[in-house]
Amino acid sequence: LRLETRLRRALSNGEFILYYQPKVDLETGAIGGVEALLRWDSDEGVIPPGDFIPMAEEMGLIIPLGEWVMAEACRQLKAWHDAGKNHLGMAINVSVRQFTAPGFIAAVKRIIQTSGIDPRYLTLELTESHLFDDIDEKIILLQSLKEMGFKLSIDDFGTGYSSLSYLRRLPVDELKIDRSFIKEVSDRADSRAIVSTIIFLARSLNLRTVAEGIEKQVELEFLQSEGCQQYQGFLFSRPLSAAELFAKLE
Ligand code: G
Ligand code: G
Ligand code: MN
Ligand code: NA
Repeated sequence: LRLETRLRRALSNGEFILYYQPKVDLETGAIGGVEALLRWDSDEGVIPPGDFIPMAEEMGLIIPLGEWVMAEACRQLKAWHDAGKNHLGMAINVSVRQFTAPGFIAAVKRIIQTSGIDPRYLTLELTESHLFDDIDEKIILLQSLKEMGFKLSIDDFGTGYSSLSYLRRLPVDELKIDRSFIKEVSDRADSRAIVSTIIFLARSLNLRTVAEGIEKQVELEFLQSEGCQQYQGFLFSRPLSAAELFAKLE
């Protein structure tokens, strides 16, 4: 069967699952939150999002799929809050195609109401590519999400097309430093310079920084010395199932 047909069926068959990767505070070592990461548990094994999200976006399936992700992430977070992990935050990836679709804000409001989660525990991660096209439209949408209480993050920061003058106008709270810079920190001075500069820029603009893809202790120490606030990476934990994540919190 074609990928498109299989994908369409996957949503109605309940074949999508979420994994959760801890976001760790660099100062305290505590798990401040988790990022929800989509997986497709298909007949042919578990398929990572990079292999089907582009097609889901092209088909428009990203809209119902993205709503499913948000509803499921909120349901899971509510269960963890009810189990005593009341300060845990949740980051959810949202593609630009999804959040600029008509009805996105209404869908988000419905999901928030149904789940009973306060949006201040939720961070929406937006990928940098296309975020800066039609900037005025984006600012209005992001402003509505901010007013609802969401935190907003620019994912894969440094790899896309951010213009610094636009960055100043977007009501975002956090920059996520792309893994491609982090993995070169131990052997390239230019990558260290880029990471330091992003952290300095973020601090100057009152934004938080999260580093992704930390695999080595030296990378962690560098980020600590530069004053980055949070990190994610295999050094602490790979993405985990809900049950594995809960065990880690305990
Ligand atoms: O989990 P993994 O590293 O394979 O994720 C690869 C990419 O897929 C990440 O860049 C991430 O932003 C994206 N991704 C993961 N889950 C979701 C999701 O629920 N929605 C969207 N739009 N993208 C996601
Ligand atoms: O949304 P984003 O593009 O940030 O997606 C995060 C992706 O990065 C996830 O698919 C996750 O599996 C992956 N990832 C997280 N930590 C590490 C790491 O330490 N090393 C590598 N290679 N990948 C990671
Ligand atoms: Mn992300
Ligand atoms: Na990323």
